[in-house]
Amino acid sequence: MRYQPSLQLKDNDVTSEAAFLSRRQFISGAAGTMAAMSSAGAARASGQMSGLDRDLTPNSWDDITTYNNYYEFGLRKSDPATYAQALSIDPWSVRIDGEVERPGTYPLEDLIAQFDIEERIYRLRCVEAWSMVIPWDGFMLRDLLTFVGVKSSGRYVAFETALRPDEMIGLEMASLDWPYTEGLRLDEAMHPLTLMATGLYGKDLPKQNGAPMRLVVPWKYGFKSGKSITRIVVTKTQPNTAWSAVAPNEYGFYANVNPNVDHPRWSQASERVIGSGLFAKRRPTDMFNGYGADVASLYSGMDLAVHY
Ligand SMILES: Nc1nc2c(c(=O)[nH]1)N[C@H]1C(S)=C(S)[C@@H](COP(=O)(O)O)O[C@H]1N2
Ligand SMILES: [Mo]
Repeated sequence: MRYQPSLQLKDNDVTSEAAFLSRRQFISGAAGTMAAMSSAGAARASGQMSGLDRDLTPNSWDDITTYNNYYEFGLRKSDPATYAQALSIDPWSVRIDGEVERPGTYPLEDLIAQFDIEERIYRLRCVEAWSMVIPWDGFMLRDLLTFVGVKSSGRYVAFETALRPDEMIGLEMASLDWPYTEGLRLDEAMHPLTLMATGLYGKDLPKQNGAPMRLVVPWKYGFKSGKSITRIVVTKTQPNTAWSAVAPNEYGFYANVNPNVDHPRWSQASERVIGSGLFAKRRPTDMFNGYGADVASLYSGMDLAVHY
């Protein structure tokens, strides 16, 4: 399939991450970044805990499947819905190796058969300051890690996602080092909120959302949640990740949702709620995307403005 309209950055569905990737040059200068963060952070430091609204009404199927970031398939939000359909997902296998007792290349259906699939309705907060509520179906990553057995030497988990030059029309457009890689600390990966999603609204996961299996880490910015995962490696040291490799001052390894630490180029204090219509609502962004009661203890003693 040919990529239809040429990329027009003025298209209103191209937002910050896409613009960044297409510029092929990065604003660096740690001094400027730190100054921007500390002034904006201090201005808001008082009184942001918004009283969680716990309003978890899911976005529509349409919102969730037509407004996507999956840069392997183009830079506009509407591109993955069209171009990801070229991805062949059957058969699919996942290589699991590194510091594990039972490394191997596991056929996906054999893996999925081992675990309980449950519905999890989670907020998704993109680093670009928009959000949705998504009803995933999936299993806990910790069940998979327990199934293959993590050795005591394991400290981190690295994820590699599909790289199919013949099927992915966007690889050339985006200046990330492919394949897309991500990573978590082992305790984050073992956290019961950390999900391997295989479905959406009780149906098979659409390709634009990361079929056949993608990660979901609801207290972190969306880019941590790699789509169409092909390899999981338990490592001894912190793995390199795609976004922090191209712009370490903009996209850190932790990427915990944090309204008090701005992105160097925009505020993270609030978010645009996708699907709220013409007069788009904004809501205040919650620390850890609202999951602080569950995960804040993972970071006790860490300065989250340094480990952003
Ligand atoms: N392989 C891959 N995974 C990816 C991305 C990507 O470009 N490639 N984009 C990430 C970003 S920036 C976000 S916000 C979420 C979006 O997930 P969704 O489209 O299912 O809402 O996927 C993440 N996973
Ligand atoms: Mo994102």
